[in-house]
Amino acid sequence: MSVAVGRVTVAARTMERMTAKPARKVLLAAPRGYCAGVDRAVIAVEKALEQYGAPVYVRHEIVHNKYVVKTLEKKGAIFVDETAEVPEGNIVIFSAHGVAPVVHEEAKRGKLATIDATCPLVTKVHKEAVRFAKEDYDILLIGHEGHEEVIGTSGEAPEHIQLVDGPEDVANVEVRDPDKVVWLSQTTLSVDETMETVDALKGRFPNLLSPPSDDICYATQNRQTAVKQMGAEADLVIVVGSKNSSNSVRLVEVALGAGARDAHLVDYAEEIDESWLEGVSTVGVTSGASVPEILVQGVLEWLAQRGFEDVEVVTAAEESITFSLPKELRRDLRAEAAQAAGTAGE
Ligand code: 0CM
Ligand code: SF4
Repeated sequence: MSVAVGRVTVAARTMERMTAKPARKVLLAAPRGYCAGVDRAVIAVEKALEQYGAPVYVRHEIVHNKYVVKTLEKKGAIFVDETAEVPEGNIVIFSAHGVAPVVHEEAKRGKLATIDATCPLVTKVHKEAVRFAKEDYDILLIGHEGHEEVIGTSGEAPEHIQLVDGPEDVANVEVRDPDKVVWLSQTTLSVDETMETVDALKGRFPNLLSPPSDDICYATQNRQTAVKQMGAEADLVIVVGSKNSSNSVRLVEVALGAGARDAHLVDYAEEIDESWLEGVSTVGVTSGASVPEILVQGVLEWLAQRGFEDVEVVTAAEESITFSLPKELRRDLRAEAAQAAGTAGE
């Protein structure tokens, strides 16, 4: 009797296995989302609104994320394309992507108070550009044409800098002295594609000098490493990020390059197309450096409702870097704290 029951149980289990859908799981990349430069820039706008009151003007999207921009707009931030749009006497915040010196001059002429939320790692590249221009190098700036960061960096030394937009652009480069050339880059590029561009440049200029340290920032690199680790195992990779976010777009490319069958960029869970899940058992999830975690949680909930409840974290690196707030803001916050302490002591 017991043997028969055992046989029935085994047979039932076998049937179950034959008809069961493949196990569904999510690989969740770490690190993902906010980097130190984005965190600092977003907090700078929030603190400025608290400190000075609305409206506070921001030149360009503070970071390239729709949700962040909408949320700050609701709190009283006004985003403008150009400094000239800011009424005289107001405060303008410069975005994390950096601005050319000419923009600082425009703000001065417009009698605007400025808060510079440029990421310190972008400022580092600006300083490299200034230094190599002073030493009279031809600077080959690897980056994407029209991107805000590239416009800002190029503006530091327009007569010395030329843009190289990927390996296919290398043939167009012309320099004054092939032995006095250095390459720099945008901070949010694909590491592998940039190395391809550098190799092609070295083919043309064997004495090409490299930047003193990595221009592609730690956050961009870590997010790409994590997505590479999950890419080979994932049938589908969902990257949360906005279309104008260079580092987010790169994550889709890196996922596909690492072997993911399919990869998409979405701002919100609602943009995910049900058809993407056909035949999919493993979904990779990550987010760009300008993406708040709440949006990733929205995607995880959406997936859980469709049977993807099992979440495994794929950790490529630990991040602990933080940046202090822009100096203009720290100064005003300190002054206010001192005044409050003085008043309390009276
Ligand atoms: O440069 P990118 O388009 O990736 O900008 P982002 O705002 O999405 O990410 C943060 C930064 C910088 C600089
Ligand atoms: Fe700075 Fe890198 Fe973040 Fe850009 S992605 S804000 S360079 S840390």
